[in-house]
Amino acid sequence: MRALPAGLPAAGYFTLHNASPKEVALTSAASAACGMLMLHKSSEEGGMGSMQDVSSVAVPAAGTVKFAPGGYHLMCMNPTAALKPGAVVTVTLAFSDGSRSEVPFAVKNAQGK
Ligand SMILES: [Cu+2]
Repeated sequence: MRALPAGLPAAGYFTLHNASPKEVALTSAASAACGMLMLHKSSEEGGMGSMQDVSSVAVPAAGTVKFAPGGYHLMCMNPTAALKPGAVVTVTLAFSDGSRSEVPFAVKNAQGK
């Protein structure tokens, strides 16, 4: 999770791996440290960066989807004081098969420290 100063939205990056033989989609994410946590996708059109809300992100059977700068990311819209570099915050990921996963995210600053 990349924290920015002044309460600006923080982006979360990670890799999703689907070990099952069926496609599963990430449908939502939540964290007490974030207020609202959205699924976003960055894109570039005519040299202008922008991002869109996405309702779900499908992970193919036995496949991997990377959430990384320039593509999918979690967007922590209202970071709380808990979201500071050096901290670890818990994010609950919810999937289309009804499963949930609680994942620790290390918080870093814009320099990756
Ligand atoms: Cu975003």
